Amino acid sequence: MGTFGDKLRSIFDGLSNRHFITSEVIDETAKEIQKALIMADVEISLVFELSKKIKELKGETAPEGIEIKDYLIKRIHDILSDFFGLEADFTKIPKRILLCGLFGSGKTTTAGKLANYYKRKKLSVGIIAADTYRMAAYEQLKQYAHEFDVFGNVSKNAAETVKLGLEKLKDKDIIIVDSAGRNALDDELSQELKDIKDAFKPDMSFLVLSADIGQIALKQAKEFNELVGLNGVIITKLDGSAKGGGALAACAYLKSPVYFAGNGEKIEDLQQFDSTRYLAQIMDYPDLQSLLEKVEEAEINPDDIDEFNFDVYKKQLKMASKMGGITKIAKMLGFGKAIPEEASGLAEGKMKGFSSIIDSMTPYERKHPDCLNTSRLNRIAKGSGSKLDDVRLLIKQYNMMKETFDKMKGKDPNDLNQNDLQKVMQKQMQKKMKRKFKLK
Ligand SMILES: Nc1nc2c(ncn2[C@@H]2O[C@H](COP(=O)(O)OP(=O)(O)OP(=O)(O)O)[C@@H](O)[C@H]2O)c(=O)[nH]1
Ligand SMILES: [Mg+2]
Repeated sequence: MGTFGDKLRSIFDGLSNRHFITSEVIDETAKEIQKALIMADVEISLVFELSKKIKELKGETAPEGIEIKDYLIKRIHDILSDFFGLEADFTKIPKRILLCGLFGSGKTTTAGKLANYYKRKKLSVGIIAADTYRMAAYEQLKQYAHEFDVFGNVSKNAAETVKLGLEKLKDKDIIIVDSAGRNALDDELSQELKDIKDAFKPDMSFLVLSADIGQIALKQAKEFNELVGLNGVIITKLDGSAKGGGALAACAYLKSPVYFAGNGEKIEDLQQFDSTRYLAQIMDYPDLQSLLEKVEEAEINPDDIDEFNFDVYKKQLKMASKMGGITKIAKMLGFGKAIPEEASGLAEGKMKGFSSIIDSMTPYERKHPDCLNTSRLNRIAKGSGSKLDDVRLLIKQYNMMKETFDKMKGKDPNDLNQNDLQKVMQKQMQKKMKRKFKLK
């Protein structure tokens, strides 16, 4: 018996020599994905809703140069990712983080891991042990997060502990509160969490769910959400065999993304949740990431772009870095000399850095670069772990490209100056190179 991925691949073979997604193939695909999601513990009504969306792909055609089956996988990824609301926004760095969840879900461990995560971003972090329920909770946290200031063991009252902790840790960039767990969200815990919330006023409340929780995740998400208003989910124990489908269902319900994934017991075993990597696992498609990039690149048609913004710029950077840099491409096209030195001097490393800076912008900022004032630039630098100078350099490069782009709009191609050639080069690059390297 083959894997789920093998099964999907064999279904997709039914698309060879076709130009569009056929109803046979999409029905079979939807059925297989249903099975996989049910196996992953996703709630049944969600599974049906989702397969309805997948069936709507019937009849779609792929962009030029892309095989229809690759396109189909990409579209399924997009649907899953949208549906489960998996895309987290890491651009805002929270100041006060509340962790809640039931007994043993991994709150205390995650408090330490998060502190470590933000420390690596050069932020100072303090933790309040607001679990006054379990005897050794404070000791456990103190030991686990020994590199950090852990406040607690001062009162039997959790909210009181939080108040004192806020005062004590007020100089920290970030304060994390670890709360108590119970077997169920009983009246006592509900009241306690409400009081903690009022005292702490978190700007980020995470529900910590273990990957093996199964379908009760949904019920928990509802209850905790009513109580404290959740902003996102952290899935722990993804290093085990469970795939966390229950947690996914919780996200779909909350319309809150998964922010982090815990994959081990050590303090460094926490990652920003990568929805593509995760879906690659669920879909059993190890090379999903490169497939997505391939299709996304084919989807940009330079003639369709009528507005230049950071989303467009990022795609250009990605494409250029793949092809060995802007200068190299320009030379191949015979434009080498026309490119201003500054614009061509983008080293590979810089391009990568630029992409992560762009990732740290909010969707609004990427579309409206004019709003980028100094305080936003500072936040972006911090969020992407880069220097303010690098952010400014990116803005400068971007402005050069944009200027060229704006000049080019509506111009007769025979009437171009040197600068304009840059834009032409980019258009050519996207079209010609795709053909030259048979980029699919
Ligand atoms: N393998 C693995 N184990 C984990 C992970 N996260 C937490 N654990 C383990 O799960 C157990 C419970 O973790 P805690 O952090 O104490 O959970 P908690 O939610 O604080 O528990 P209570 O405070 O008792 O409600 C511990 O043995 C952790 O080492 C993870 O990502 N992977
Ligand atoms: Mg705990």
